[in-house]
Amino acid sequence: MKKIALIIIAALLAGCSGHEGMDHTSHNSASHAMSEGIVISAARVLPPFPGRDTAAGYFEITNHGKTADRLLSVTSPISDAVEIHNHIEDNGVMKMRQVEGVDLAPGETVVFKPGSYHLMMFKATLPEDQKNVALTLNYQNAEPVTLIVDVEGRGEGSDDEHSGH
Ligand SMILES: [Cu+2]
Repeated sequence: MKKIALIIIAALLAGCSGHEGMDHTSHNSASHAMSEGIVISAARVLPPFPGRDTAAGYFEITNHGKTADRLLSVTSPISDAVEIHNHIEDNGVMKMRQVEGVDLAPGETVVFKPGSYHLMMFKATLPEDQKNVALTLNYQNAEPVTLIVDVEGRGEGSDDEHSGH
């Protein structure tokens, strides 16, 4: 009987955290989505520079859950080869490296931004008038989530993230 009681308590606790999670969806938008306590915000895709075909993707990812998870990969219909990269310092020189995944510790936020973690989307097919891009985030534990992300900065050359490729 004791075991059953514990299971019921566990279910109640799960229900509570589920309600906490619901609060995060109250300001849900195209670039804001969650899966089991993992919340993505500020998601955007930067299209390739003229004459190039590598797009970049940025977002902030927060694990509001109680358990660790890991972002394993990202897929998108605009590119068959979306890689997660990070910048690391190698003998005083910042270099881009592909990473196999990003750990998402409970309560922590990982920011994908120029000079840090970022998505590289190789051979991207992105028509000039395309305003949104779908990104599907695949996790070790949580269910995959597909975001519809704004295409940002079209025609602006302020970001040199792609220059290393
Ligand atoms: Cu890169």
